[in-house]
Amino acid sequence: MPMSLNIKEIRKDFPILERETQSGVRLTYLDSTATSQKPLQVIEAMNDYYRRSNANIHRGVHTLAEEATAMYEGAREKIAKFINASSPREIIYTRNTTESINLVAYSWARANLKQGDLVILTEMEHHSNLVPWHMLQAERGIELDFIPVTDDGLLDLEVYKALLKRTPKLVSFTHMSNVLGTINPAGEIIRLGHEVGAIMLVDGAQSVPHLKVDVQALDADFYAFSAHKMCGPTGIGALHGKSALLEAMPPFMGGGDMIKEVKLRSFRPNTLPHKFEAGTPAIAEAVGFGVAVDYLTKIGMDDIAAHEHEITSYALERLEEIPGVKLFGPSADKKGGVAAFTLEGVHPHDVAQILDRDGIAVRAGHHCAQPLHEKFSIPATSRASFYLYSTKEEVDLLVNGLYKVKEMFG
Ligand code: 7TS
Repeated sequence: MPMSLNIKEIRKDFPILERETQSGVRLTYLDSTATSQKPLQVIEAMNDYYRRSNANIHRGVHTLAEEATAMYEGAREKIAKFINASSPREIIYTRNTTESINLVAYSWARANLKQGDLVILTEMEHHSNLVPWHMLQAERGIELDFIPVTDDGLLDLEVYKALLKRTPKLVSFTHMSNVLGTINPAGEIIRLGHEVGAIMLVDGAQSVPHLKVDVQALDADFYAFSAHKMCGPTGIGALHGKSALLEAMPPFMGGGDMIKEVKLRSFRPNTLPHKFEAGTPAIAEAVGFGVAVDYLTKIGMDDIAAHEHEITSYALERLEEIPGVKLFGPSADKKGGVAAFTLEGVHPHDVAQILDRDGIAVRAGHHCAQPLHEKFSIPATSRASFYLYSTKEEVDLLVNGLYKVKEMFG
């Protein structure tokens, strides 16, 4: 049974939550789906790294170079453990989820897909899991098809099963939607895809920060995520891949560190994971990523998920009470901490701008999921999102703010 979190104590770790956005107006941060705030532990670890240990990695024998290398590789071990990868060799550092997906598209897909091969995506994908495949379609003539989203914001698995009869080479889908909040049944989707021999890529940008993810239990072939959405810094993310697949893949970018040997006219690539990490990487960010993982582990992913569930259920309940509010996505038991909505007669950008006057940070727009908004015949939504530091009081402030917006717009 998860314990409830001590939110008061947790909030002390996030100094930004104390700031005012203008005189006398304290921040109510409801935009963690875009990026999470960072705890002092992460901020200080990165600061300490630059103050004490900064050096380039993997290529020096001096003390600082060895220390920096140990910190960079130590973080990789923590990240591997956090998602239960079978080895740190299966964790490739990237810049973010977007780059992780592009790594698969450029390396694995360009080596393995030919004209006419089918790639299945879903209608709820973020642009970062659509555009790389559009680009490959234009270059290679691969075919794309999509698992539809039902009116209540779930993937239509019956249509998915029918699509699988066309034996796709790759299925790539989001574990959790950044708009609807839907937590997709990733294990089942992967199992069904594997039955027809598809390679399974999961966009974990929203799941790894909020749920306990076990890549071995899920049996995903590739799993992509970003540090900045899980209390870590911007500029670093990861791709988990099964080592047999990663071993067989050509390098994505060429340069220093990704090679074993270079001659004037040839090179031999390095072993995993370095084969995919060309050039000086984001070292301080890796250190911060590792500490973010420590931080989340210490609090406990089950407790974080339970807290978010409580806040989300409360938020949906309160938002539903407001006349003119239309919520998108499934009920609280099927979703993570995201509430996307429209308010009748008011443009989502106006909603966000007026809320901002009271320090309430929500996002407005298509949230990089334009096709999903088209599906629901709307150009944009306002979106409030929650994390381990979010409170019911903040939900109340949002609701009061929305009543104010309604008043202003008559
Ligand atoms: N996939 C999903 C499901 C996402 O929510 C995001 C970012 C990405 C991929 C891309 O992550 P990145 O770290 O490479 O940028 N989502 C959002 C959002 O909802 N608002 O801003 C960024």
